[in-house]
Amino acid sequence: MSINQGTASTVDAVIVGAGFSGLYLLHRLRGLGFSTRVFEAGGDVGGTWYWNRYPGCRCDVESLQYSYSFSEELQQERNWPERFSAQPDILKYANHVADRFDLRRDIQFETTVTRAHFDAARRRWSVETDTGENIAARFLIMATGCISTAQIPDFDGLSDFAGETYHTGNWPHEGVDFTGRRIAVIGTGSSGIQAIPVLATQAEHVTVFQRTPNYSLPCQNGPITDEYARSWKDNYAALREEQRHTAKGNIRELNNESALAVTQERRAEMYQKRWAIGGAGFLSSFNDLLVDRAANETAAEFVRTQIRSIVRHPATAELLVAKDYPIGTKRICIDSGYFETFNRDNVALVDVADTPIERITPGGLVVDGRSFEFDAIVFATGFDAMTGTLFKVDIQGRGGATLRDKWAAGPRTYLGLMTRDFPNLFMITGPGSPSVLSNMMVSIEQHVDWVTESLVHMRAENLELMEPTLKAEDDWVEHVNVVAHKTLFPLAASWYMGANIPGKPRIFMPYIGGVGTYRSICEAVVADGYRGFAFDAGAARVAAAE
Ligand code: N01
Repeated sequence: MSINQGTASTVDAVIVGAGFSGLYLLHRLRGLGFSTRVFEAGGDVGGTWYWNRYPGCRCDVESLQYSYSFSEELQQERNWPERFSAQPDILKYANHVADRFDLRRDIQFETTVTRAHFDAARRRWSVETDTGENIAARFLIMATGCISTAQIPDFDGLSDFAGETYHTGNWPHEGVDFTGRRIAVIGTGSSGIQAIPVLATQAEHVTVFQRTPNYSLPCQNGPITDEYARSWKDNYAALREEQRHTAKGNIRELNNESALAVTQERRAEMYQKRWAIGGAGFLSSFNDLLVDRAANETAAEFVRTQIRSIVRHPATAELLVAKDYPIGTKRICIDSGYFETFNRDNVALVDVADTPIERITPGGLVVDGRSFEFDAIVFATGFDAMTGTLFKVDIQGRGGATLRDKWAAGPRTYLGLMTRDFPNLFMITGPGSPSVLSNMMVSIEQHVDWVTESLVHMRAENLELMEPTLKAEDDWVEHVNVVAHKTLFPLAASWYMGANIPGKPRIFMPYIGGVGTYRSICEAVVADGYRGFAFDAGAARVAAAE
């Protein structure tokens, strides 16, 4: 295979997105001699951390683990101020990486890829942008993130509202001053739960509209001591390797006991300890919390008791307590003073589970015939996750088949990396891979390494096209489904299941088999001669063989 020298309109690879996936991809591909262009809709690097600038936004994976491992110098020189990083610190890090590795010169900002068609005759992807560019690429790599298409429900009267509206996932860069204003927050997922405590300290009054109560665990955030940072930095090589083989891409204390095999006292002690440590490690208190309903209920009930002890008004506490689905099966939330916020005089909670928001009005909104007046509405209503951003691009594969049509009944991938009939189209952390169930940094690095090594393999072997076989794809889709149904996850109406988007198929989209297991599968596929993938050597090679 010939490698392009990077003319204006033809490159080896087009990468869509300049978040942590796109940045690392560009670094790797450039180092390997592939000409590469990155298109990014935002005005700068950072992906999810570029868009999600709402007050209180912070990562729920520890900073020393939520960072790249590919450069020893980078990880040694980085000083993270807090155990769980705030959005501005992570965005600064993304910018630092872009500068340190001189990445910006191959990234075109404020440019959205609108169309990507596979041209079978030329064996290239023909990629178009909203700025009118047309570029041909042998490889098209979607580094578009899993949670990047913000969703505002189609409320009646939405456009009539006379005040300001915001979505947490598309927050103004200059920030918003809510001083003296009455605001509504709609949605109590991770974003709402992080934003509400901060908004409550700024605004005159906050009314929270909650459809489903969420389980949330305290973050117990704080500064990172030099000693703690040293304990990681002195052992980074070994710790990163350990991370890669864990279930979630995170090193945390595990406990191989069943919650049902220990005494009530032991359970209480364990939950109390993990609650005090903070973060999602609470869900690893016992080994069966996400697979056994009775075991799960012990953890859920502990959290309910905590909420009831924090929230002073019993009726409010009861509304905030989740009862209808197992803890952890909707993405667990990590908060800083969320439940305490409902003890403030300027915060009210309105339950919209049985009486949905009827309509938005010029002055506010109506629920169950009752009018509320607001100066601003904050939508913390989530995203069309995992597939929404891919579908926003008109992607057409072999024979003009669209990705949207092919995935009409749910995403179909092999390993979450590729989908049949779309040759040389790769996805980073695509549906069918651990992605959103993992520390994204670990999964991103694993996917980028796997994809770039596949491109090197193709170059070395003079192979032009790569795609999964039908059987490999069918088997993987089935496996992803079977593994998901061994857990409690399908019991919740979550965005993992596509349940937050009207009409979206209810399929558990990420792969829950674990980051380490998944990595081993990907490695075995390669060791087995790329088992399940078909390669096309192209006309030249076929002719040579004759
Ligand atoms: O979105 P969500 P998010 N009327 O979909 C409600 C990651 N993340 O932006 O549950 C009223 O979780 C909806 O109600 P319901 C993380 O992976 C990470 O908060 O569908 N309410 C729900 O309460 C996370 O899971 C971090 O009944 C309506 C909320 O809106 C993912 O991003 C921080 C409604 C949406 O919650 C998405 O989180 C932030 C309606 N018509 C995000 N429609 C961290 O790292 C929707 N809702 C910590």
